[in-house]
Amino acid sequence: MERSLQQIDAIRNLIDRKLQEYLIMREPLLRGLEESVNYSLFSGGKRIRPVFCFLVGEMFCVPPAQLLSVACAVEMIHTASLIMDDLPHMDDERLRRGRPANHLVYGQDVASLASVGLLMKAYEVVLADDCLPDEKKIPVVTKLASVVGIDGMVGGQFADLKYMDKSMTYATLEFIHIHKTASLFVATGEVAAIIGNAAGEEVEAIRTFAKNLGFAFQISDDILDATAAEADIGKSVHHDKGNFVTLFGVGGSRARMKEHTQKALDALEIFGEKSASLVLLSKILLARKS
Ligand code: GRG
Repeated sequence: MERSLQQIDAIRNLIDRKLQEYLIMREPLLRGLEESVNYSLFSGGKRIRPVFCFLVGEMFCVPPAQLLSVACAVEMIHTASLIMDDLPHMDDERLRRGRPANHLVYGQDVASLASVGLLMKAYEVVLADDCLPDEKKIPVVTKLASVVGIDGMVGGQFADLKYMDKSMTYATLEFIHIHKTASLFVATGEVAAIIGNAAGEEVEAIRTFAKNLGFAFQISDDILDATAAEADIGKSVHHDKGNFVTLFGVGGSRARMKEHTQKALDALEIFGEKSASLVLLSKILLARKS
């Protein structure tokens, strides 16, 4: 356990260093854009998705150098989505990780460019990565494109903006969270498994794990929104919106969270001992307080 926690910290440090390297903007005219990107990229994000990418890769004995660009790309996509999500014409958030949202510091124009810039950088770093075998690049980039697009986060965000009110059905809520949140977990696990030449049923097991973990993670987010103070979770709470707690109450949501966590853990059974780090990651994720 101690070793795994240290391993997770080491992955986070590696990712931070590489992200810094990828996002250096040498052109003095871009100083303001660089500040806006860095403001969101280095503001205490938990780096769950890149850590997950590395842990899956490790199960399939992928050399860490082959995972680095992909893990950073996933974090860039995640950060781009947070900046966009917070904009006034989207979720109109004031707070993110306990600090003013990017657009409140740098303006909506710069925040929009920071989001799109990060998104495009994600694909650029993967395609330009000499450590990643060329034959892996098409499946990886295709997956990372579809997870952001209409069949993924954009679709989930659309449904969130248009239908996420207190009269929403469970099917709608499920659609939103599978697309907005769980899909990036699934794509992250899947690309790491693809790089590791995982067999079909192994990729499927990782997908099932990631989907259920992502879902449980979102339920824990809704429980935190309903039970914690804004200052503790570092973001504003929208009381007008529907969520797991408005549909099932805190107790019912906790039961569902447990159910999805169990499904996630069950999916790992085919890996035996090799999946110990993923089991630990699930525990860390679901015990979080912010
Ligand atoms: C531009 C990529 C892109 C997408 C456009 C805006 C949008 C469509 C989608 C929004 C997706 C979104 C913000 C989902 C929320 C997911 C979620 C639970 C975020 C919190 O994740 P944590 O806790 O965040 O891992 P930290 O702060 O640790 O990084």
